Amino acid sequence: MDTDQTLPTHVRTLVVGAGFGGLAVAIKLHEQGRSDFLVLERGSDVGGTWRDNTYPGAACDVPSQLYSYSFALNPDWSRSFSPQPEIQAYIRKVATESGVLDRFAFHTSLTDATWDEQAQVWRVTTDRGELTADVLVSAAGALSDPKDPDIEGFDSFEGEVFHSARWNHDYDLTGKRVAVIGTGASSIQIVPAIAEQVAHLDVYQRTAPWVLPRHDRDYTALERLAFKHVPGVQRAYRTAIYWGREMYVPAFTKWPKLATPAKLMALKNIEKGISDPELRRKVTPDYEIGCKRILISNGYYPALDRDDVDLVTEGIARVTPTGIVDREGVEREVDAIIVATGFHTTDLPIASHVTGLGGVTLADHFAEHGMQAYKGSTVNGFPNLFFVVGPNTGLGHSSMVFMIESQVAYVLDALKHLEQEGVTALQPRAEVQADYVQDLQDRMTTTVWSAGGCASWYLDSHGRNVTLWPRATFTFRRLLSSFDRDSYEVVSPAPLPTTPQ
Ligand code: N01
Repeated sequence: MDTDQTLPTHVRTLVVGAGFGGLAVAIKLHEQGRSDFLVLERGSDVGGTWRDNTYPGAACDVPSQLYSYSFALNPDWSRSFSPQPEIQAYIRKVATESGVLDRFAFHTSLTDATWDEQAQVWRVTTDRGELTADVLVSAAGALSDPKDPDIEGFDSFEGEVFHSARWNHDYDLTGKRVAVIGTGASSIQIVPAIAEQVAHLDVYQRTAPWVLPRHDRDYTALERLAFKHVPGVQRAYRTAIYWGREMYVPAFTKWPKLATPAKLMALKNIEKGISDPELRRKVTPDYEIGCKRILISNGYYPALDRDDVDLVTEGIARVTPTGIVDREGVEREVDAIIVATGFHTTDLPIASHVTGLGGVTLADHFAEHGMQAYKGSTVNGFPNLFFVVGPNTGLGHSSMVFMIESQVAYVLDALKHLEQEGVTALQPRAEVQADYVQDLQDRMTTTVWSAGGCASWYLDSHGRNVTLWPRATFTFRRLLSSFDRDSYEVVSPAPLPTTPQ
């Protein structure tokens, strides 16, 4: 849909976000012969976080074979772990070939979605006009809104500043003095990619990550031929890798001691990559492996070991117009600051734009009850609202595409139920949702994410893990394999307000 076309006035299903999640919803609706849907996307293209994260070295830390839809395997992956451009090209290719793009409104941001209790529709405002929808699907993602650090003087810096997810490709880093704030998944890919190009690099580490070797390699010509032409080969790879990854689940969720071999490997990785004993000590984490996302890199430690790269662990006191002052009062002057400080994950920005029954916003609901959703998908008080990549659906070990496809199947089955029953609006029963969330949180207590001795973006401000799925991914698939109508109740239209006589 071109940006000069007006939006339709009403659609059956309105999807927000054109990343892996939103695209999958669109494709599956299209496969059912439906055209009564629209996907809103604030950016100019499909791809979501894979469109936005174009920093040098950006690549996936989940194996390529798991990083495609089950209904659109990609025989063209060049490596065992794909670089960002290949993933973005894959998503774009699938979107184009599926024939759904005329149902996408790009450059269009949702600014408000309010449930109309009388008309039983979502009244949606965008920056390009208004429309109504019977069903709203949020596929806006959790790694979509960059988070800047709350550091004194940050805005006073007079050099170049940008977030890892908003890389300024017009700024040439060559020969510059650069600071990178943060040592998460993004940072550890950026640091080795720019270390050689810049004149000097300061890496500001607040907490050391656990980093395993990255077993990445080019696929051989024979493998690539087989993926393309020999039926079943690629699915066999995929299945083997899937089950290999699933073996990590018990170590994350119940028995962290099982992770000891991984810890030994990570310590070896430090020893191999870094020669300076003091630097080795600084990069050795003091919490259980897996508590934060386990990272993979062969280049990160050798980059830190360079003479022209400093790891600063004293903490940041403030930013000045010309540099960064650490907590010991040392100022390091830089030309550019790269902020690799992550995303708004437990305070999803879309929640403040969605208002349900009784005029309660989703953000208020989450503030009161914690960020939660029944099966990561639906929320009491918000009729006909579905999440794809909702609360507690994230993974630390395997592919989000698997979770996305599980949720998409659930949403489509729910739509079928609504139509077959002739019901206008459904919401999960409050007690069913409460029991579900209680069970999840009970399971969290034994996980390494809650008991591993670290702070992370997996946890909200009360220390609850509201982001990750604490069970096997196939259990999630089974739980969402069909819409459990009994867990839901019909939401009746509110009576029209009576006018005083
Ligand atoms: O962000 P993060 P990310 N002062 O939140 C530090 C996915 N991903 O963009 O650990 C100083 O993980 C913060 O320190 P601490 C993946 O799911 C995937 O790197 O909180 N430092 C941390 O070191 C990943 O988990 C790929 O103490 C501050 C860093 O900034 C998620 O995206 C690649 C600070 C933030 O790390 C996010 O990763 C990249 C402050 N005020 C990302 N505030 C793949 O390969 C924060 N930090 C698939």
